[in-house]
Amino acid sequence: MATAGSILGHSVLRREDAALLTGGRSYVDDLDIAARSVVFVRSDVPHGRIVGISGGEGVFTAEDLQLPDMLAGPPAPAHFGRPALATGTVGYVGDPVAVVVGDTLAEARDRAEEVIVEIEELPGNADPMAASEVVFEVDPIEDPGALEGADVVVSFRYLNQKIAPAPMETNGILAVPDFDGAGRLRLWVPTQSPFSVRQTVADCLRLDPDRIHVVVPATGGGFGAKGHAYVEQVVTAALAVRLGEPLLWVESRTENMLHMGHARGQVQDVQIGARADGTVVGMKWSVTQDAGAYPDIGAWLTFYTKMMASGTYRIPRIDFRARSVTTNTAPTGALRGAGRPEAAATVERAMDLLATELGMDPVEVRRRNLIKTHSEPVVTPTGAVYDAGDYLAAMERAVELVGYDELRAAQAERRRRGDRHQLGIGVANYIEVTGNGPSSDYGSVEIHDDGTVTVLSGVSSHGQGHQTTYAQIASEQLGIPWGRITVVQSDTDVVPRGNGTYGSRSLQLGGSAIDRAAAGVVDQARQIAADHLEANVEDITVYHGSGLGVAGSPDTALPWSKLAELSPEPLAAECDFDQGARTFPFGTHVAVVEVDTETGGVRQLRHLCVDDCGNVINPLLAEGQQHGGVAQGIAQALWEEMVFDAGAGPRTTNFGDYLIPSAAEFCDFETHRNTTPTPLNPLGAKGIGEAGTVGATPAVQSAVIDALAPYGVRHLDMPLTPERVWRALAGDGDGAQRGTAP
Ligand code: MCN
Repeated sequence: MATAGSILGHSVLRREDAALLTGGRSYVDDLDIAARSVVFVRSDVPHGRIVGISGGEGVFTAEDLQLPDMLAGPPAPAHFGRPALATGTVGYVGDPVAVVVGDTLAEARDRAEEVIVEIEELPGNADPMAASEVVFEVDPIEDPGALEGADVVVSFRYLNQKIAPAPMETNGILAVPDFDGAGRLRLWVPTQSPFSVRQTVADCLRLDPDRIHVVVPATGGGFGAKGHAYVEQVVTAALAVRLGEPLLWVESRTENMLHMGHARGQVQDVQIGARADGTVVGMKWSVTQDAGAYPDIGAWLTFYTKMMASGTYRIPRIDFRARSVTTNTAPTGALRGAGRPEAAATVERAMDLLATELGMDPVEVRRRNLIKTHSEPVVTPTGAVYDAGDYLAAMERAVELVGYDELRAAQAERRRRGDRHQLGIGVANYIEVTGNGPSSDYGSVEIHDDGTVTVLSGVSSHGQGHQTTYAQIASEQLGIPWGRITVVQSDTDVVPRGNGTYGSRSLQLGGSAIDRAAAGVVDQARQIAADHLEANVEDITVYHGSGLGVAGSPDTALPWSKLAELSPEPLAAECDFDQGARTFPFGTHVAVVEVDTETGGVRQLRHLCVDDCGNVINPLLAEGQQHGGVAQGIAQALWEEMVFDAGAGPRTTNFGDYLIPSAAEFCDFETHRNTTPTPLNPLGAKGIGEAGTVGATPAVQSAVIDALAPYGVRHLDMPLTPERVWRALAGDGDGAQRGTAP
């Protein structure tokens, strides 16, 4: 991929930041378009029957709007979905029941307060293990003898708690009917998937998608949760059409915490069997996924948990079943990692518990079981096809860089002295799957008469920096300076099609599409140059910064503006790059923590990772993704949890209750990368956007439990708050499974 003098692999500064920092790009709430405000009236009970809705002005209910159910869309099964506004019953606190319109946000809020929703309460349940309605089961892998030949079997229950996506910008939409005077509906939506929003709104409003124009304004993070249309967006669009006027909906932080798809929420009963020397013979998984009140994409994500259930290890046999059940909480959605952190956390816990059981070092147990280095695909017992990997290299580099042996010695010393502050070391290997969703995406490249370039892309950046990397990719192929290349995405009128940004798919699919389209343009231009210069087309080469000319004669180079002028057709090409398969980035995270044995407080001293996402186009951006993912991963291990009371009443509904960390809470992150290119795309790139949430969480959880080992603590559920750690030290914690394995 990268050649000498290549712009690929360089830390080019993000070109999108200047506009974001100086207000040059607007978020949906700041768009300069006059609109009345929409506010939703929501259920304040977890479960109940709607008896009546009365009061208020400008109120619309499900009966008034008559919208069809909103379906979750592929890959979710066809029966997944929910009503746009509650009909008959409410399923969770925050479930939208009615909608009101006001001239201002304040007026709409006041009107919403005046609406009386009479609800006959029914028992609410937030515990998936007490739920009875099963909405989805992945195809099981049935291998009752999966643990045959084991000398030891370790059994445990793993709770992967529910967390909130909590993007900095909450959700919203600005809907303007007849924006263009031709009766088309324009929607500004902070979303990861403009084409999918357009399709859902079209389906629900029974409109031709061509009658809808979706534009994504600046978007303050999505983290997987803004991957599809929300009911409020559909209802706002429908109301705007019905009233024939622009309408704006922007939710409050509390609404966002209540309603935006919560994630994880798995209870796993797991067994791992191994021989006395630590060689794993098999694993058994029984997973219960909390789907929330209506089945959405989160109810399906056990598909990925199953796929990744053997991690980076040679686990020959796996027995796996998973059922998704409804509870009276917000519908479970996707959040950074989506189904894969749930697998990695458990596989790594299993390795640690095995090490404890066998009295072996946790790194040594891993070393004995890692899949050997491969450049050809490896098929796992769950049917995953790992593209290319060197898992041992990542782990050995990480333990070497962190100084594992010295850390163990320091830990032993503190234990011997009986220090108040005990050291814990956690090592976690991870592998995840990227390039998810449809295996293709769109890109095009067009050269203008002045030699500038427009690149179109079907994916939709909401913080990842595609403007920067995609310009690098086009520049590399065309030899045109990066600054002369404009990248356009997130606009359904300008870009013909696309599948959006999620599943860390954008570089490998969207980037490769641009790479191939640019290569197509170069081929066209070479023919034109050859004809003009009366040379052999094979002899025409790209001269970076000056154009195309005969190899070995740089002064023959024709500038791109000249090539565009000579070309009878526009110099342009498009590509729907189809990778045909997914890629599997991997790596090793090491966490070092200090636990205060008197207070239960945890302080992370170090977090080191060696991530391998193949070739990297922009190391600065990749490192930013490593940092962001690690921060979210640590946050799940130590602080974040959506808490519900026994009747499913939510207790964490704002940033006072829900412990989202700031940069001040973290130690410095030591990020490193190995490079095992994938053979599946021309860039050799795998995704990096979610790696941190997959690798960091188990490393931190493991480190805290490791610090508590001398106190007989074998396992402790997340989040590892001071109270939970303190209770475990006191010997009475929930989630503190003590003693030897059954
Ligand atoms: N990159 C690179 N070399 C690689 C891989 C990636 O230089 N081998 C660069 C890419 O060009 C891109 C960035 O790193 O600028 C991330 O690329 P990729 O891994 O392809 O992920 P996506 O662009 O598809 O982003 C999606 C991913 C997901 S699924 C979530 S969730 C997530 C994440 O990205 N949400 C984010 N990172 C986020 N970052 C921000 N700021 N906000 C979010 O909501």
